[in-house]
Amino acid sequence: MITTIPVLDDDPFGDEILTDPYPFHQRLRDSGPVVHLRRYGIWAMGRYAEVHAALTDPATFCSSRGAGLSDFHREKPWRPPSLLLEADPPTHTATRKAMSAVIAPRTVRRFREGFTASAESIADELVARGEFDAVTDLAERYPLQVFPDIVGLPADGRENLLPYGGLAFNAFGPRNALLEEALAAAAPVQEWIWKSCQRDALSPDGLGASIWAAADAGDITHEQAPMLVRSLLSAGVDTTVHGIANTVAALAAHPEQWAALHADPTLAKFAFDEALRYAGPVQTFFRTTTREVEVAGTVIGEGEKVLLFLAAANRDPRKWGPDADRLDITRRASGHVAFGMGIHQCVGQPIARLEIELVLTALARRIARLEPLGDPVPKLNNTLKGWQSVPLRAHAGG
Ligand code: OVV
Repeated sequence: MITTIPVLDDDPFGDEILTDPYPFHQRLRDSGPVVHLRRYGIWAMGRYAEVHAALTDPATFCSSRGAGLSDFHREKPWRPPSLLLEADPPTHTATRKAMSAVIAPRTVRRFREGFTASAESIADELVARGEFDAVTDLAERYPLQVFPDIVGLPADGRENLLPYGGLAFNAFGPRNALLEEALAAAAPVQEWIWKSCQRDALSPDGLGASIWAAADAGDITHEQAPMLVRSLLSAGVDTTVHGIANTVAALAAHPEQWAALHADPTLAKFAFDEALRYAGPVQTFFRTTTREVEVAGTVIGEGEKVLLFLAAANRDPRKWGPDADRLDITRRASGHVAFGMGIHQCVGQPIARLEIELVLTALARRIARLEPLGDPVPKLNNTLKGWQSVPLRAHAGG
């Protein structure tokens, strides 16, 4: 069978698509199961079935050549590759197992009390103020109040965490202005991060110390320990900041959905999954083919970069039905790929879920109506979709 391969000229890392990716996602999905993006000479998939299949076939769609545009076989990575995100089995297997053990559900349950206290005090303050910004007053505050403490990071220098996350996620894209700007300010940020990954910088009771203890136990090496701490710092802050901001922004833009959550705050968990499906922070990840592979009739050669549109898959009507573009917190959103899928699926997920569940519950109990006070201001990043500002007024209600 000879089929013509759809080719698109769009730049998915250009300001226009980063600002509003959803019309492009639809064109991508409707162009075909596999599309060639001429500008970067790469392949792209936006339909749920193919994105899911690629994520769950790491032997063919590997991560060790980078989860970004850069092919680590051809270019030097901007930092030593992650032992989790940018690794394949069998190397990946031991580090992943150790990290999963560090973030075990039993450990994460112990964070509930402290997270709740933080969430409730911020929620009380926002309701008392009335007007607030969902990004700067909430989404950037709460994770920074709870996460660095459970890792055991030093108090000084925590302001480096958000810039580092922004840099790490921009670095999956091309060397455009977004990445160049992030790299220009990176040196002191990277120094602080690496220093904070060392044993002597970490408090004895945090997740960072648990990673070092796993090295003492022989589960990982002592050279691997600071690299795994680095993964916590790379992937643990910006993601949850964007997750909270995107969830609150989506719910505020759909007053009937907020009303349903306020009426039954136990829906918070479902509301979060649906918000992740609808507006996930992590829009895309790359894989690299380890062999020639046929996908839905299209042959992709070995050593090709494939851009997986997680966010497009999460709104694919072929999977979610004709109202895939609608936010509906009563929908069964499980199965979305906002946390990825397969062996690389977000290992920090239990922490992220606990953070958002508690903050969303605290807000839902106190706020009957969230009134948008102006248009949200987009924040552009080569991988993360989010907002710089989401001005809101909280209307209290019992
Ligand atoms: C930016 C990012 C996402 C996910 C994982 C990692 C980094 C890592 O360093 O492991």
